[in-house]
Amino acid sequence: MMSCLLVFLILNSFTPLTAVNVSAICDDNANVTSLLQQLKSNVSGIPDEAFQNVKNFNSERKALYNKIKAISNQITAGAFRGSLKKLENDFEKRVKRRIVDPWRTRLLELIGQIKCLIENLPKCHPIVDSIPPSIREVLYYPSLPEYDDYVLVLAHVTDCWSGVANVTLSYSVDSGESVNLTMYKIDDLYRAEIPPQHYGLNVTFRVYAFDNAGNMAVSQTYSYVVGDSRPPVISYVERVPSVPNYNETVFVYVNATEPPLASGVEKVIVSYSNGTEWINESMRLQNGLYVAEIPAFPYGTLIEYVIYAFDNASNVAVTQIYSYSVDDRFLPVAIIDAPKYISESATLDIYIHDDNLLFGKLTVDGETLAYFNQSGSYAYMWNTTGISDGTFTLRLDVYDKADNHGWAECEVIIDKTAPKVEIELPKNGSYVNGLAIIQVNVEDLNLERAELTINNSSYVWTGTGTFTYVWETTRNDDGWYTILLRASDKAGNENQTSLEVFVDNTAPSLVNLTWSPLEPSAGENVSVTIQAFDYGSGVKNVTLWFRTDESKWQRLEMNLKDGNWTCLIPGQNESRIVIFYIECYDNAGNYARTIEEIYAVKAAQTQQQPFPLSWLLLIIIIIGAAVTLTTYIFRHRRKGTLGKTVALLSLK
Ligand SMILES: [Ca+2]
Ligand SMILES: [Ca+2]
Ligand SMILES: [Ca+2]
Ligand SMILES: [Ca+2]
Repeated sequence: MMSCLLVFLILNSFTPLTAVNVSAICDDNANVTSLLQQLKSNVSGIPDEAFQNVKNFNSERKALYNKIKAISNQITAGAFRGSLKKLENDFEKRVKRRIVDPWRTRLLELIGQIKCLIENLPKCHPIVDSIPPSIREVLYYPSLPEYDDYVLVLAHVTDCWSGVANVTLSYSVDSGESVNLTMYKIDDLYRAEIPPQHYGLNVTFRVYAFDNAGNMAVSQTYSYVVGDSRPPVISYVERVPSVPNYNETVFVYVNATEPPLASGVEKVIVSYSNGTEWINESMRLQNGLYVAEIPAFPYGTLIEYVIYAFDNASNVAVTQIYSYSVDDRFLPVAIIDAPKYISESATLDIYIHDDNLLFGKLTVDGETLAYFNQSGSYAYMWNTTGISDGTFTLRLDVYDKADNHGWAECEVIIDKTAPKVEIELPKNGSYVNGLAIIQVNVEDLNLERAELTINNSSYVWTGTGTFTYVWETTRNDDGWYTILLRASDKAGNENQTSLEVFVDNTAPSLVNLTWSPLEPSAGENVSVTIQAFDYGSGVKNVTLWFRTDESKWQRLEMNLKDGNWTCLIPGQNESRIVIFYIECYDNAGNYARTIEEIYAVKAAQTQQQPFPLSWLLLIIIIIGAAVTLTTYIFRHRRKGTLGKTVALLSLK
């Protein structure tokens, strides 16, 4: 700018002033004119050898001549100070540079005389200034101001008589109130700055200049419209989520701004492409950010997008092209549901799901059973033929196209062996009575249930090994009973065994006891006969027990003959008292006995003194009392056991 102004100063010619009411001109004026004439002629007569650093001597003589002529004109016009300055700066310095002695000294002496005279000239020329300053040029920069520019206004103002007093810049925006700024002088130029104004406004200004005599000059009116040549600033672009899933829409957030005085953001557009076409979406302003939504695209799609921000002055900012590849972050779903225990086959419930499924694989202990290439539920029939009993791991692995991996596992036990069941006691077909011991054995690695059933009553347990059950048979009627032992394992295998036993809680009955002879003689055997009956298990044996008043109890097995049980009590000595009774067992162990019978042994065929009757009666009474007491105790004890219920299971 300053270089421009300098050019301006050099090119503009000096406009002569008109001095009004100056009639008298001092004599010095004529002397100056005369001396200047002399200086002209001296210059014209300078020989070539007087010059130094000069190429064209004639041109140099002509230039010096013209400068003197200009100084004369200034003096004629009354511009004494100006002429003095020109003489010193322009002419005298040139002489010093380009002319050598002795011609230089002579010229400088003459210049000195002229300077003295010119300095005195104003004293004889009183000046009356009625001419306003001259506003020679007004410039402003920049020529097309923007909203953020300070506009520098420069005015070249001169006043030849009283001088410039002050210069004022007056501007107004959109015909509003005028604002006055004092312009400051720098090197004959006056300057001031109009502060930045909003885009689109019209700014007009003029320059007012006053001289020291109060004359005012006004420039023409200048104006400019504030511009905006820069696009909005996009300082922030973000998408959420940054790595979107195939089923997620993407929000793009953009911060696009304009400076306060600029034209402002008109609109922001996101333009996106899935590889086939570009779609423009206007972004809406939300909490200071522009936001738009890019819809969901299938897994693997490459999305590119770019942001355009327009301002109201039709400038546009464009971002780089952003891109993302649509992802699949969701793990495949793998669910396997299998029975814990499996025998020969099982249905496995399989569920696999992924929106971008690659495949699913079902394995058992690492060996592949099946592949699945579609999401869904499956009922897989697993045939375990050829697989031995044991524990196995079923595993379902599912992969999607994004290399995500989901899996599920479950442990199963294959058991194709039925439980082992055995009734150890009692033996099949045996007789039982009273508290019968039932001993069973159950074996299985995965026993679910064991069940012992007798006469519609069941006893259930879950352990393996040997168990004992005490059966109170007296609660049952006599007869045949089935003992059933069943067991099942957790894989559904079953086994059972059973046997039959006869319950007999009825003692045999003994009837029609007779012996002969009723009163034997000494040494005579006595034949005893009795009938024994048993309902149920049948008579096992019939035994006769006898003793004398001198011997201990002895037993005699009785024999069955023609429906009667018989035996012989050997003959005894005379006068011996024989006491006997008969007992009977049935096959179930029930027991019956007769009361004790008694007879006395007579003397041999010869007549003997009879046994005193009074003694015999006494003995019968004593024995009868003893038998009654024994029978009572026996029955009492038996009743006591009858009332008890004993049912015991012992775990191994
Ligand atoms: Ca702008
Ligand atoms: Ca997935
Ligand atoms: Ca089993
Ligand atoms: Ca019986």
